[in-house]
Amino acid sequence: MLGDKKVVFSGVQPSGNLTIGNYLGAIKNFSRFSEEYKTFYCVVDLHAITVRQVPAELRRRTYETLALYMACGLDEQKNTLFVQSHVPAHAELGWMLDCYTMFGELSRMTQFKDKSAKHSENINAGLFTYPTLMASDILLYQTDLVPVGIDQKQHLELARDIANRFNQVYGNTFAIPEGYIPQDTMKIMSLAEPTSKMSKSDTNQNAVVYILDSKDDIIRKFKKAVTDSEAEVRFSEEKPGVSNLITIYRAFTGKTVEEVEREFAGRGYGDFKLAVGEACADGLAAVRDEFARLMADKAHLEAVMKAGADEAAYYARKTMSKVRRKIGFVN
Ligand code: AQP
Repeated sequence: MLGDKKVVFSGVQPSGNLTIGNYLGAIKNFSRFSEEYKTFYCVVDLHAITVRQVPAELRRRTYETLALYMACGLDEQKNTLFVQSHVPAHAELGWMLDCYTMFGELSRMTQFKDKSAKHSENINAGLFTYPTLMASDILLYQTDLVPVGIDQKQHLELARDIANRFNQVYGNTFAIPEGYIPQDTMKIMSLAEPTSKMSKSDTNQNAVVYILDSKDDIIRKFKKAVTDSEAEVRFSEEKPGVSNLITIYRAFTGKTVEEVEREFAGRGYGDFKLAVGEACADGLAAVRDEFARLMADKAHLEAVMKAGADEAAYYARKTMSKVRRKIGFVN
């Protein structure tokens, strides 16, 4: 809690062009909290450097991610929008929490295992301690609720464990955060390999639909999406490709599974894929237009970042002074 409001925190890494997985699993849900909660939405650039980034691209994507937050409906007057590296308390608390996190706990994180396999030439210590920095992001603002996709559930549970451990040693210091994981869209799958998560760092461009893809590209990618040999639009675990397309179609049209199955009964996959592509492209058109408008005014984006960082730093300072005192650092 901050004052009389519960707190929401979430972040997205500027580590690539954002996908409809990032959009449906996370960003699209952010604005629903703006009125009732105190909301902090962060571009987590410190997390992004756990994987090697091209400096100019990292800088550009940091602006773009902020602009996408705003284009997806986050009003800077109602939400604290900022860049993680602009508030040094994230890294500072991250180090302290490293000392309250066990090596064994970090070793069990599936994202660490996946990313070390994917980036075997650069298994750095930051990749290993990533979840502690994420715990710091969340705990710094006394967060109650964290809207994320299901892939972040394990990290979130670790953040809760770290907070509980610290609170047990020093008395109540951190709020214990809960996840907000949207049931229908918690994991959007790759279009080329529908048993794997759609990921912004996937090198197969046809596997991933980016929020900023053109309508033609979106339709082309859905046309190529992997399905199965049955030609039946039905939601089932045995049909991961078709089920993933149904999930995406539902997210953009608001229809139920039964409605979608009825709509495409007796029709081939060609019709279905085209309809999914069109619904997705049309659903994102307003975001794309607003994004282009926002990116044309860099000075405004910089003003938003600066105001957001000032406000975030104000609340972060409060938590940090409590933490320092409890640990025993001289003030
Ligand atoms: N496919 C997905 N379905 C649902 N939610 C997803 N998220 C990511 N992919 C999907 C959610 O988006 C938020 C931001 O993710 P992130 O930037 O922290 O990185 P990530 O989870 O590692 O996402 P990517 O796209 O897979 O990035 P890379 O390729 O850089 O590792 C999170 O809430 C996440 O759950």
